[in-house]
Amino acid sequence: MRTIPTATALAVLIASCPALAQNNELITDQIIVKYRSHSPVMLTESATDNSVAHLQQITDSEVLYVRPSSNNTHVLRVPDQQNLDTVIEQLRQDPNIEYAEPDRIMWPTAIPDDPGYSLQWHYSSAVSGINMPKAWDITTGSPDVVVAVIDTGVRFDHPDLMNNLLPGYDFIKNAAGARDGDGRDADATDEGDWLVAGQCGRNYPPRDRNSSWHGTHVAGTIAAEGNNGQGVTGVSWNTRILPVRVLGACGGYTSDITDGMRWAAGLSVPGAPANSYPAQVLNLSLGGQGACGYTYQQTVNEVRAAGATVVVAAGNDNLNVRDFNPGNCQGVISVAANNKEGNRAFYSNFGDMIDITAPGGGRSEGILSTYNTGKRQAEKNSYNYSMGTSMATPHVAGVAALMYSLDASLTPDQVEQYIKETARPFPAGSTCNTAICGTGIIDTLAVLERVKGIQPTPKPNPQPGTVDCSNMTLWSPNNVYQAGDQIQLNGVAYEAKWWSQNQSPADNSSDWGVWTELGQCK
Ligand SMILES: [Ca+2]
Ligand SMILES: [Ca+2]
Ligand SMILES: [Ca+2]
Repeated sequence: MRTIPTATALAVLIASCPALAQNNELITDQIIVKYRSHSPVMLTESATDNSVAHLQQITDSEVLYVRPSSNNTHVLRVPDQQNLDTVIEQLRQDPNIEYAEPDRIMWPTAIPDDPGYSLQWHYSSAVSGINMPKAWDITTGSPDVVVAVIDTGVRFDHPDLMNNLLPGYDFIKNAAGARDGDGRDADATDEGDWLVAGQCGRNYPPRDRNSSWHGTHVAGTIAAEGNNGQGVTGVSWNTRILPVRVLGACGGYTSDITDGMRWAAGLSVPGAPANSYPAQVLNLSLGGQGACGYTYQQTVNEVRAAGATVVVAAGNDNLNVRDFNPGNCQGVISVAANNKEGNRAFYSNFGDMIDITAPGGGRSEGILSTYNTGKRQAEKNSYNYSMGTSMATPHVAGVAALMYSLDASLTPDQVEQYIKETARPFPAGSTCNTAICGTGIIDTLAVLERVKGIQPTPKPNPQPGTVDCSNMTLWSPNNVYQAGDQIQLNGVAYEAKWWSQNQSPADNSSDWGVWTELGQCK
């Protein structure tokens, strides 16, 4: 019989970096397992030895116990990754076990980019920006609103960020990946995620790679200080950022990311102190291949129930987001990226699970934000361009923060619904459309006006729809409508009586209403 170390003995083990297969499918060396709640061998943190003994009986491969996790789940390591699938199958067949799934590795979804010629076009471009400047007349965010940046950590001393940063937490369990000499700790500083070729195993990465300062860049798009005479401006610059560090040198484990999500939303996490600043918005500019697993979906459900809106990058593989988690989980706002022309960015994932599109930039027109000059360890704080769905996502998270600044009682469902129904239509000829890029490009001014005009009483007893709305675009305040134009809003079809712009069908109550209601969409 194989000897399985206990949790205590394992505390000193350092995992090797996860590996990438030839087809870029990520391979992990860890498993998340959950026991049924009434299982006689159900494990507790204080009875780890029972779990190890039980595991010994049902697997014939070496399995190491890593740690207990939330919701009676446990993280295991399979040193020989070739055996991972077999072990998962064996665990799944055991009646005591509710589920077992790979503890998948997630990566930041940014692509490094060279400095471009245009500054922060993504806020103001009439074709492809997020309609930002006028929205700042309504609000620039509230310090009572917290956005968690679940990422590589941040550079706390960046002068354009420091006044908006909360302390945060570092959930990276593996000290080698964390590069800070220990496991989880209260310092979410980004220590750099540079790699030398092959460092993560199986020839990945193929070449040396500089540090990305990914979390710092993402945080700057959300809340870099505005009107301070330096650098850049975040979307919601009076909002505070909660840095939650989950991505290390070779990516991050799902089990660390989901613990970070729970903590960010104010839920308890074994071994971590209570979070004094629960976040209303969680920004996840990360992802990996695969279905949305039990662990992610359960976590999303719980943080949403705690009131947090979860915004996730769709990924940069130019493939259907259906195969990329956690952007494919139910209940998240899944974000695709557009370029400066309002087209789908060349890298952006797409598909009917996308909720909204936001600027992520392209090769010559990246997103400018806070950065660091260090190729490996941090050096000087700076600004730089990046591109990716990682850069699109914080635009949406920032807008969500502005919405919460106007109305702290918004539910995650309302945040998503309002963002989607007020989106700006893709420009004519765009390679994005509502079938593959969500409802449009996020429109900050329109959605803030929508929040200010919330109708307290929804229409009672909606009748089943009779109108075919499949060829009707969503109403937008930016479009000019002519008599006879047909559009939809909130699942209702309308026809314009005469010329109008920015006359919402939702406020069509008077005799002067410009819209004739045609009925509910099918
Ligand atoms: Ca650490
Ligand atoms: Ca740390
Ligand atoms: Ca600034």
